[in-house]
Amino acid sequence: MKTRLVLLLSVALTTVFAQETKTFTVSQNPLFTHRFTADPAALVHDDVFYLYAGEDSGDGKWYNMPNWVVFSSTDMKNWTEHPTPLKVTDFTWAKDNSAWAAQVIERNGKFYWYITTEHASIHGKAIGVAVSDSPTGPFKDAIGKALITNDMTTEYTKISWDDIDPTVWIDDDGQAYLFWGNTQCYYVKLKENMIEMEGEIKPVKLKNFTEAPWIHKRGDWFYLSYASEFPEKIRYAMSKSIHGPWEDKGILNEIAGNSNTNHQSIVEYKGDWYFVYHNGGVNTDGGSFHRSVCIDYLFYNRDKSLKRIQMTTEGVDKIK
Ligand code: FUB
Repeated sequence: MKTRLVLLLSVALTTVFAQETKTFTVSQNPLFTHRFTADPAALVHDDVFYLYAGEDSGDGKWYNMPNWVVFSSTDMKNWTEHPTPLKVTDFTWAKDNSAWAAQVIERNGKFYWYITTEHASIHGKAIGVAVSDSPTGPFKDAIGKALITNDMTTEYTKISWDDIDPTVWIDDDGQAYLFWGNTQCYYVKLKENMIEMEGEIKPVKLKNFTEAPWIHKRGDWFYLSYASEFPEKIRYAMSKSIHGPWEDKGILNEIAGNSNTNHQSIVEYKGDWYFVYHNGGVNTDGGSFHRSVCIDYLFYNRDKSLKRIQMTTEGVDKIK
């Protein structure tokens, strides 16, 4: 009872936006227990591991999330929490508390943060983009309007929440791509300025796709991992081309503890591969709408396919 009160109080206090940089050591999964964090997106830049997430600080009944957060580490044990870098209210065209899944990427010294939120005047979810000169922000709306809105994709599905969960990839030839979706996965080329689409939105064919696409590449193989079915497992597909076809490779991660969603991100850092995801594992108020980020290792088979993730309580080791 005492622990529950302390946690409730600490979460209530920390839903006030973080104003200062704080550093702390974590030695378990979930990583952070002082605030709920969901939909992790990792970025490695200049030898630093940046972890972006949505703050899952609603009433525990829906995905009501007012802002995004950013943490950084150079050894995967000592983490710095930076002041709140981006809020839904930073997008004048956005409607409410939907700081949903997002990803940051660097290009030409600028950091672009592709985000999901609810559009105020075009029915449904939408994707926006914010920009900053620093990976920790502050970020500001890069175009003053949404990049993708629900009315652009009605050809494929009539639901209003299919334009969510952007993931961005810049290929070796410099061409950038944005993938996203719920129920139907989509992709489109981005212009070099990263804030305009180039060409048409195309569907991506994937087995049992729910949401949360994430692209990574190792050698000459592209990997497209994504949340599948509901409650969500993470599946993945492989291709030699970013344009597909994508060959289904099965389940990568099982249902995450105490959470309907699972939302992964995959990056290589200092020689190891990391699988970053969320569960509802913070005692005692964790759950599907009070989620928390976890990190475990990702390993490859000799044939380049992925080994199934082993979710752990201990998390990953400190990098020496
Ligand atoms: O956090 C809100 C939504 O839940 C995300 O956009 C989805 O990926 C799922 O995790």
